[in-house]
Amino acid sequence: MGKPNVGKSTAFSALTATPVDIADYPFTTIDPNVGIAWIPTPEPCRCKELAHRLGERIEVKEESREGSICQPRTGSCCNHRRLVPVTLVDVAGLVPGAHEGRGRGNQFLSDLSRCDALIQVVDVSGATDLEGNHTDESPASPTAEHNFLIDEIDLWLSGILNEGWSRGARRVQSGGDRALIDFIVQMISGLGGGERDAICGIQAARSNGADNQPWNWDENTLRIIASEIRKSMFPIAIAANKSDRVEPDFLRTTLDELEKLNLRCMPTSAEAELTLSRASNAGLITYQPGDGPSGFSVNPGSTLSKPQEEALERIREKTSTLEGNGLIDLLSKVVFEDLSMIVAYPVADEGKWTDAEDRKLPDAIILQSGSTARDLAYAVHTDLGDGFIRATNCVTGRTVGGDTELLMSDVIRIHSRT
Ligand SMILES: Nc1nc2c(ncn2[C@@H]2O[C@H](COP(=O)(O)OP(=O)(O)OP(=O)(O)O)[C@@H](O)[C@H]2O)c(=O)[nH]1
Ligand SMILES: [Mg+2]
Repeated sequence: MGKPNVGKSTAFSALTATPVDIADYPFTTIDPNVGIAWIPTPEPCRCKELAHRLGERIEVKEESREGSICQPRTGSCCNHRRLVPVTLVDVAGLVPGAHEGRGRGNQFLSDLSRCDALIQVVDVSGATDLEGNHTDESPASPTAEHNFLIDEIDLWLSGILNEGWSRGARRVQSGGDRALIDFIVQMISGLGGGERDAICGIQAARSNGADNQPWNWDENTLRIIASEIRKSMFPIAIAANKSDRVEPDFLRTTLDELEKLNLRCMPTSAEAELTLSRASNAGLITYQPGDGPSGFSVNPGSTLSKPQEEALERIREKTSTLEGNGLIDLLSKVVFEDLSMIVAYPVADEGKWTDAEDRKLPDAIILQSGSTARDLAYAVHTDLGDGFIRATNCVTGRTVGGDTELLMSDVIRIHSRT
């Protein structure tokens, strides 16, 4: 997400290898684009451990996979770097006044509700204003871009809370905080908000001096609640995009400014990554997800034209000094560090770590942290969840119950009545 014309769709296209409309003017994207990005798991694929367990008995057929022996049904694995799917949504640009319906405001805001985390793309090139139009005189600072964006989300949320607040809060007064929490959850559940978010909101209001008569809480207090609900609902990370267009010193100053926001922030060049993603799909280069845009190598035997060669060299030069490893790195950190998601491998055979068709470690599933063995069963299939009896942790050999929380990289056999 972000203001118009910053490179959201370019980043989306680079990450999902999906062709979408990209153009140098605001509101190119109207309806959201939805696609799958593949990100590497933070730990080596369990096929490394499996190869070790199988020892001599395993023949490595595919040297090109650098030792990986799993057989992913979707995604891939090379050098034990297993790729797992994440759904990305590329939304319309947001402009000031969006909460009142300006631009594609309401559309944008309701698209947010299906997301677990937000990545704001900001333009560090200093060439566009807050509405995404080119300007020499008054470019928006990336910090201003971020502040207006969270203001819009907060205003939109506080608008929702405001509607019928005092009547509703008075109606539930005899039920105390419990009833107040339920009342707030009712208003935010359609946006993906839950009890934890509502509690954070109320706590923030109280620590800012709100009294014991919630029905009298004013707009300012509701704004504080909205802001806290937003923080609790969506971690926000920042892609400092178009980094290729600025000198290193200028970029450093901008990143220092952005760091004061205390958010995860990474310099990116979506345009460079899109070029590399296309070159890689055309078989011209090898480009490992997460290695960063300067980590590509030209495939032996690819016949590059002179302009292609020069373009690739320019990309290497422009991106080699950037901190971090680009968009996939940013996305992985959001998923596995900020959201603390885990990956679990469901299998049917606890000794061979295969499915019913003898495929090794065919699935790697991303789950919320705190997910249990039963949650994994449901993620595989509703029937498997409904018929859940117990599970086996195939790494330790122990039997685990439905409520046992899973850890990163667990290999799990589910015993079910179905
Ligand atoms: N130099 C440079 N240009 C970029 C980069 N990323 C995107 N662009 C260009 O910026 C312009 C806008 O890109 P889009 O991806 O359409 O931007 P958007 O944020 O999706 O825009 P809207 O859908 O209109 O909100 C296009 O001309 C892109 O080629 C980048 O990293 N570097
Ligand atoms: Mg777009």
